[in-house]
Amino acid sequence: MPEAFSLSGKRVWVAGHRGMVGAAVVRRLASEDCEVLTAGRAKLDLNRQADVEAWMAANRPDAVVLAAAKVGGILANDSYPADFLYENLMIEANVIHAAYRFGVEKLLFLGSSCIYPKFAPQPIPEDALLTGPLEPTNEWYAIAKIAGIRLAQAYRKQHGCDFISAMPTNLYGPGDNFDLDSSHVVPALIRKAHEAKRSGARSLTIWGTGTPRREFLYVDDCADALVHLLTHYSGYQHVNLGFGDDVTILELANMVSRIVGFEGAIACDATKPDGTPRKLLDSSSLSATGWRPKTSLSEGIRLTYDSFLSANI
Ligand code: GFB
Repeated sequence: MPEAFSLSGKRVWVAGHRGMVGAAVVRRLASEDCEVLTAGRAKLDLNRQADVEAWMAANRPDAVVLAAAKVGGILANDSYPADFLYENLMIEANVIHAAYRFGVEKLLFLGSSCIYPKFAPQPIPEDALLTGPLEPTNEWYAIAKIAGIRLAQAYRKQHGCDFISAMPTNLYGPGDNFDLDSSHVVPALIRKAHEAKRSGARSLTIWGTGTPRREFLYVDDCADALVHLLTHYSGYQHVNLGFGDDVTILELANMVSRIVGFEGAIACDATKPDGTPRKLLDSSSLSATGWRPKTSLSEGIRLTYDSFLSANI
């Protein structure tokens, strides 16, 4: 696939560089001939339009990777709907509009696989968007992310902006959030298995029934795909970014226990939500460009556990 946008000599703002995805994109861009711009929360509040526009006017990025978002697992999404809807709407509206105002050549907006209907066909194609009701536990975040996709498309349609969107599946990896209330399932199970092993507990408890299926993409593979899309894709349609197959949560719990070295039982807390029964993405548009993920789930869990251990010793 020919290069649609060259990074050579360009100033690339990674918005959300301290988050798991943003940090992985910064790592991936280190091998490119470009200047990476970052702005921490203390320096720039993305919820404030005037601050975003002042920063853009002063720093004039040529490209923007919009990885900044308020993210969380199923319980956090279900517990704080106003935060997830408001903050994600503000961040994307402020950054996308400022990118248009200050002539950014290329912007990549990051969404999530939860934008699709709860009972979408599996694997989920990009055109399943808005064809059915969303999963209630994360509809707030999903609506914000759908608005972001549409905003990027609107600026392309009305102003000819080369703004694209990528919809990653569930991500995990170094720099993940391991807080048991707000995290996603992979870091949560890594921490639970680690603490159960250390305490000699006879079992660890997973949320829900363990029967939902999830697809998981290692964050450094995601970052590589994002840079690939930034440089090779310029289109109206958002692009699914998946791994290619999925596992049940119970299979995941057993895999994490084996890798962490926890040998106890797995118990299920049916008072917690299962969420969407399955959300395996159809990533054939991306694989048609020649991109493939490199990191298997077991290898990615091992790498994530190693990063957890080095951060918690
Ligand atoms: O990763 P997770 O929180 O988010 O949950 P979703 C995935 C599945 O793992 C759900 C189960 O069925 C959970 O019930 N699970 C089992 C656990 N044990 C645990 C645990 O200890 N912690 C967590 N967190 N889950 C998210 C959306 O949905 O997907 C986000 O809420 C985002 O907004 C993300 O879109 C990609 O996959 O259900």
